[in-house]
Amino acid sequence: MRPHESFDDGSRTDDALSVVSRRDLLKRGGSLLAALTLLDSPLFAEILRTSDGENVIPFLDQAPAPPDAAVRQYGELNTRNWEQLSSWMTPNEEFFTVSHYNRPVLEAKEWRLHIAGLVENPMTLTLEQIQARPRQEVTFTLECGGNHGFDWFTGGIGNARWAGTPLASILQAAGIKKSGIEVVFFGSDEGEEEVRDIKMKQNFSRSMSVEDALAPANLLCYEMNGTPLSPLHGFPLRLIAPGWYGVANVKWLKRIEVIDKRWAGRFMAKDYVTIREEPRENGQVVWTQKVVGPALLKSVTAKVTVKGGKHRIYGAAWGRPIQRVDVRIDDGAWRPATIDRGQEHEFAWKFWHVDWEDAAAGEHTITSRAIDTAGYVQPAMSDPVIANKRTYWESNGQITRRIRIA
Ligand SMILES: Nc1nc2c(c(=O)[nH]1)N[C@H]1C(S)=C(S)[C@@H](COP(=O)(O)O)O[C@H]1N2
Ligand SMILES: [Mo]
Repeated sequence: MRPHESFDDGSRTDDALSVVSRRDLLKRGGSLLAALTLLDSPLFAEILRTSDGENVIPFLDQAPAPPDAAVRQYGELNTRNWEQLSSWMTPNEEFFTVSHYNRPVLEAKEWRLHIAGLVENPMTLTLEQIQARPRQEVTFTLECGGNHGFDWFTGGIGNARWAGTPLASILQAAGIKKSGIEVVFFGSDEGEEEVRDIKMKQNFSRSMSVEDALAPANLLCYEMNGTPLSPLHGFPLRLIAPGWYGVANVKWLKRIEVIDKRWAGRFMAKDYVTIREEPRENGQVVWTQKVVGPALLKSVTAKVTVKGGKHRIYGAAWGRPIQRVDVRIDDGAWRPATIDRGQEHEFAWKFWHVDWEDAAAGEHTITSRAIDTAGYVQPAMSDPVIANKRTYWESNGQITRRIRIA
């Protein structure tokens, strides 16, 4: 069985139907895209915006649009193919969005953030009070833990400049008690959950260890690429946890609670868990079930272009500090990619390219692999860490694309 065969359809979440047409948004987004590209990354503008006379060669394996059930459950999640990647910063209007319950539209005036549980000084904060605290920004590539888990879901990733106030200083002001071991983040969205025969309305929630929560890059975030968070992305406040999969970045925050046990809500213990069937010594088999958390090392081939008979392969790599990216054509040797300059952000993806000098006519496969600064190599699909997986999350195996050269 392949790791991403079963799709849990959206029967729980019939209320999550409000899907915004991305095409409508895009019409308005074109000029913003241009502005962002110019402002943030002149180097990438040159590298990425397919130049005059440079044509994208379509992949042969481009997956179809997502099934209706998936769109209903998660919203606009796969409307961008990698071939359409045009800028290093993802314009807000092109940023994918995933929501498991409803999508609350909150009023800033009435909204409050409660910090409670095992803290010395419980707090209730308004948006203004949060915005009056020190401002911090981070450029962070946020990827859904399910991205590439299905062949039609490959656009669950985007890169943005997030602004907010450091979570750590607020937690320190609240004063975490010695007995506190986890920090739980609650969204304002809610849905029905069932355990055995007990049905209950629950808010979206995720937890982190106290140590992870205090990481200096974590933000209580109110801005995305210089504009207030949109309702779909968590207005008025979300957690931004650089280096973590999307699911940890709780939107529409309403409550932060410090507790003395391990949290076991749906998105820690039931959904977004990686289950593997792992062989052990003496023929024993162990089923492991681990929560999806920190981002994993990953790369993709984004597009192949031809200009004046010359072929170029473009791609991206992220998840861990990137040392190198290699590309393999068919069953050939791995060739090093050139990592584009000017993208020295710890938590952001890196764009790379390879000039494909010997592109012969006919059908080819292109595979990429990222290598992190510790020398760890993005696993092949046949690596047990991928091959033994029985759930679709954390699909960071090497991706192979197919293409035909004329
Ligand atoms: N409150 C809340 N936060 C949430 C979610 C959610 O359903 N509810 N989905 C999570 C998941 S699974 C992902 S991938 C990201 C997506 O963030 P985006 O919609 O801003 O792209 O939000 C995360 N935060
Ligand atoms: Mo996600």
